[in-house]
Amino acid sequence: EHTSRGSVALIGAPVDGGAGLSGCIMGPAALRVAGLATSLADLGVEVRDLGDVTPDQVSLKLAGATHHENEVAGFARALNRQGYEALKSGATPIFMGGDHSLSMGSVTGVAKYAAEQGKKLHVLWLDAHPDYNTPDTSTSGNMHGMSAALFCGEPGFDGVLDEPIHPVDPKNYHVFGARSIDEDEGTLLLKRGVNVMDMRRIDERGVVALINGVLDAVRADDAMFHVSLDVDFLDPQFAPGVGTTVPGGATYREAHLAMEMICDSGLMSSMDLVELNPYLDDRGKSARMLVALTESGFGRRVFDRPTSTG
Ligand code: B3U
Ligand code: MN
Ligand code: MN
Repeated sequence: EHTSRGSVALIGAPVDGGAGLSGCIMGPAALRVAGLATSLADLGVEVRDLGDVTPDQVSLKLAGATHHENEVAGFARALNRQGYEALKSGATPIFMGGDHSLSMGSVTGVAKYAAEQGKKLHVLWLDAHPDYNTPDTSTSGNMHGMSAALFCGEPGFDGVLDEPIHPVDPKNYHVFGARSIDEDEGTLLLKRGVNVMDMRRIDERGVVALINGVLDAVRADDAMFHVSLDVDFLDPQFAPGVGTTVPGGATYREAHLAMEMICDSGLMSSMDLVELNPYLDDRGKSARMLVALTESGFGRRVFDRPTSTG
């Protein structure tokens, strides 16, 4: 097993050039203020806060109208190294964003470690958006909408990382909660066979069947498992502190259930908490929500039943 890892390493990633609005730069600070480290420690998890990463200095120009690619690439390179090292030390890294472009670094660093272990990597993307645009298909140019395309090996990202990546097989990329997909992005997702669980599928089949499907796929591959949680996965009524609110999101209960099931599986080997924009939040509500969901992912229970979901 990859988890029941002894400790968690908190890695701050105050990047916000990947988002259309600024403010995610304050995300790691807000997660600390909301008590992420002590909440995990209270669950018996050993926690080390490694502080915020220092981004590399990068000078590159991507083809297409991408914004802030040097900031995004600088964080991606530094996070790739930190995430890889944290896993190597035996810890479970939690990347505290920062906008979702940070996953260009977190997931590729995890993928590098997985490849060295001879393991596949599955990624669960809890998000209103699949973030599968390339510089070519993106209409906004915002790189937080491109992270999954990069780590699945789509073209157009040469030079963002400073070494070749170990691409995630798009069939092992699981999107949960999608309700805003661009046209060309959708075409590409279909073509690649990405497991897109949009809100309609969640309404039809429910959290339990769908999340169990993902966990079964991870188990069948004896793979490592990265969970990436975007604030806008949640309905804005539960988490307003994000630049790209989309109505019709996951409820408080659906989100906790998903995290509890992930915890019970013992499979999660790394995690992102992204897109928290404290400037847009309502008295810390969204920061606290992310902390509470992380607690569920690390064993917090209302009532300790002998058997889990299913
Ligand atoms: N798909 C759109 C919108 C978007 C993606 N991710 C976020 N927003 N947060 C885009 O800009 O690529
Ligand atoms: Mn996202
Ligand atoms: Mn999103």
